[in-house]
Amino acid sequence: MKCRKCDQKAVIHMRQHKLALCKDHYLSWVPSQTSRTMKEYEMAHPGDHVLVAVSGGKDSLALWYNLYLLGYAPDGLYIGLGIDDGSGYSNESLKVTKDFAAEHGLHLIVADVEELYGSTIPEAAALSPRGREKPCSVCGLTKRHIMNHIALEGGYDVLATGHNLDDEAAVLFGNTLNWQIGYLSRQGPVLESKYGFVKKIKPFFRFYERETAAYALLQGIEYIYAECPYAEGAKSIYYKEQLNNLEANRPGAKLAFYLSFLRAKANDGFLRDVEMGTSLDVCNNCGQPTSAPGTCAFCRTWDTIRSAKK
Ligand code: Q46
Ligand code: ZN
Ligand code: ZN
Repeated sequence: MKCRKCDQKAVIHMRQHKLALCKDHYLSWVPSQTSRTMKEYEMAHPGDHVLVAVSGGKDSLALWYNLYLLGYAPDGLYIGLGIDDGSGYSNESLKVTKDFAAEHGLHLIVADVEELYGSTIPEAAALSPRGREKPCSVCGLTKRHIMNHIALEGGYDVLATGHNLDDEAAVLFGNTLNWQIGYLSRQGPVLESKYGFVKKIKPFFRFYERETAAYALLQGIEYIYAECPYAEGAKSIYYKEQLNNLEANRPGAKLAFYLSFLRAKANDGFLRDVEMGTSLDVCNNCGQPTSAPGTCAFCRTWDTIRSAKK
C-alpha cells in the first residue's frame, strides 16, 4: 500500500481514518494531530507552563516529545514507585526516562514515593487496608496526590498525561458497564482546574495505542516495553480486548464510542447535574481537595501505613 501523500510505501494504515502514510508523513502527522486536538479542546495556550507525567513508556515519552516539538517547553515528572520485586520495573523505567530527558535537554523532576513517605508502593500496599489484593489502589491514590501537589507547587498551568484512546475507551467501557455516574461525569480529555486540582489534559486521547507505539518506534524513542508487573490481569486489559474485538469487525468503533460519549455529554448535558452537585472540602492535613470532610483519602491511607510500619 502506498502513502496517501506521496509515492513512498506506507508504514501504517489507519482504517478508522481511511489513511495510509509513509514513515516521514506519519512522523509529521502525529504532532500535527496533537496540535489540532490541543487547539480543538483548548488544552493549553502558547506560553503555558506544562508538566508531563512520564513513566518511561511509549505514550508518555512520545507525548513529552510532541509537546516539546510543538514549543511548549514541557517539564517531565517521574514518580518512583519502588516496584522492583525481581522485575526491575522501576529502576529500568527511571533510567529510560532520564536518558530521554538528557538526550533532548528536557527538565525532569523525580519524586520517589519511598523517600517522600517512607515506604515503596508494594510495601505500602501490604500495610494498607486499601491494597490487600493489588497495589493499584494505593498506587493510583498516591500518584494523583503527588502529581497535583508538584504541579501546584511548581506553578504549572497544566498537567498532561499520555493516555491514548484505548486507555480512555476501556475506562469509559468499565464506567458504562457499571453505570458509575460519578466517574462518567468526571471522565474526559480535559479536566479544568477547580476545587484545588490543577488542569489535566490528555492530548493523545484520539490516537489508538498501535499508533503511539508505531510513532515511538519510528521516531527512535527508546522506551520501556515491559508493563508494570501489577498491570497483568487488570480489568482494563480485559475491556481493551473486548473493544479490540469490536474494532476488528467495525473499524472506528472505539473512536466513535468515545467521541459520541463526549458529544452527548457536551450537547445533551446528561451528567451535568451530577457534575454541578459535586462539592469538595479541603483536607485539614495536606490542603488538597477531598470529597470526605476532614482528612483526605491519601492522608488517611498513608497514616494507616505509617502506623502499621512502626
Ligand atoms: S497503578 Fe497498578 Fe499502574 Fe501502579 S501498581 Fe503498576 S499497574 S503502576 S498504571
Ligand atoms: Zn508519504
Ligand atoms: Zn490530605
